[in-house]
Amino acid sequence: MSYNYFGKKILILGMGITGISCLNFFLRRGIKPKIIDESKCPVNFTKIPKKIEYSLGNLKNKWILESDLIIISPGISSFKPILIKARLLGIEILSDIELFAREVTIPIISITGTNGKSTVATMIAKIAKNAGYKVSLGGNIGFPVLKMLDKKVDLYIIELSSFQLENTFTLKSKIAVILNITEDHINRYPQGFQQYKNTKISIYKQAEICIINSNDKLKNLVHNKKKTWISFGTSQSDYYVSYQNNDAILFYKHKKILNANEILLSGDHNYNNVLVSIAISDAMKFPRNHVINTLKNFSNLPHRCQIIKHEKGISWINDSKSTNVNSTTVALQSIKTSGIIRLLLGGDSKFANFNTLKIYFKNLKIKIYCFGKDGIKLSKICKKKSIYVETLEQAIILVSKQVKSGDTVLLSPGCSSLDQFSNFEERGNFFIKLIKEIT
Ligand code: UMA
Repeated sequence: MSYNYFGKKILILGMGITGISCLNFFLRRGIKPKIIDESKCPVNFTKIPKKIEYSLGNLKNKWILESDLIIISPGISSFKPILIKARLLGIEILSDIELFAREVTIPIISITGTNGKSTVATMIAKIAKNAGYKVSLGGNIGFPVLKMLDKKVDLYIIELSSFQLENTFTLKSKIAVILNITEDHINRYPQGFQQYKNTKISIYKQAEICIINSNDKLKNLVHNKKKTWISFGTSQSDYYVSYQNNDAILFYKHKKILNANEILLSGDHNYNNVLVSIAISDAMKFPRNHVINTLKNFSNLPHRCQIIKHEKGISWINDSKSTNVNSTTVALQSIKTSGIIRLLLGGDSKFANFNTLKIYFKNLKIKIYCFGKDGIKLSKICKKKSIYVETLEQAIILVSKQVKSGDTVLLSPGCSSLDQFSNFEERGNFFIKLIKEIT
């Protein structure tokens, strides 16, 4: 079905990369939307053509209530009172993903989850390419989905955040995956964790094949017999990891697929990422040899438990992509060291509950350097082993004075970077630059 947007009063909210891609989508169809940004000087302002009416500094309620259709950027909360009012008045509010979903005629693999999305999406893109597919990879990974429509490909792989799923209604994925659901973005959801969870689960709604993590206890979904459900995670799942003499072995229905020591990635979270990639590949009928070869050569993406330096017995690890408490837990679990773990923790905690880290802080040989907006709050989780400084820079300088051979320095902040950086990449690159200068 081809959608016709002619004659509608269309308003785009946000001038980030999503907003600009939406603007171009409509301009290419001869439609001139209006655009708003709450910042007085948004970075992409110069990309707005002169003929477009815009407004800066606030959401301009009048424009919102006059619209027929609003396209909302993922960084803007759908639960702002003016948007709730607009919805009640029957004004349609859509994500860029919904615009994309309405246009697409080729298969889509959709991947969401609290952690690991970019890693799995990238793995699958590489496997599919090696299997001879023309692939486009986009979404939350940093490439707006509407820009993917320009590419002549035979498979779309999209990484989706809960924010992007919020106003998405007709996405028909060939394969949809939720890698894991743990607490995150609680500041965005007025009804808390269950609302965040329900938003993620909506990815399965119109999907053909659903890949599900048995640990997430979403079993009641499986009763929907119209779909194919494939599970991974626990030993009762279709795909699982089992330990034999300390070796992690990956299985499909009790048949061995791979020994984890044949791949470059390590840690249970990564074995799960690999399992999901194999499950997707099998569902797509990618030849196993291409799958295994690609996985054997796949290494961590930048800013995800990335070893920056190992010098004088000290390991420096950049896990700046850790923006929630669960990813910090996973990073701590993956470190094997006889020395002290020197953890850099801090930023905007998004109202999350960090008490789950208490047990690790209690049992590990660890010193925690807390910084940023919620640094003081975080330093109270384990007062005895923590120290608070204002910035990441101060934390790194302090670590560099205290670190000894055998120690591991881990930037795994567990928080959003937006209080002091533009994004997690800037935070990670800052860490890398500084440790290279200092060491
Ligand atoms: N803005 C407002 N009001 C607000 C918030 C933002 O007006 O309340 C304006 C800002 O001034 C800015 C613009 O909106 O000019 C930014 O829009 P945006 O925050 O939606 O960001 P985009 O540049 O469009 O990037 C978005 C995703 N960002 C967010 O979800 C916050 C990118 O994910 C994604 O790569 C991109 O679309 C393409 O799909 C980033 C992210 O941090 C990496 N995602 C979160 C995560 O992974 O945890 C969900």
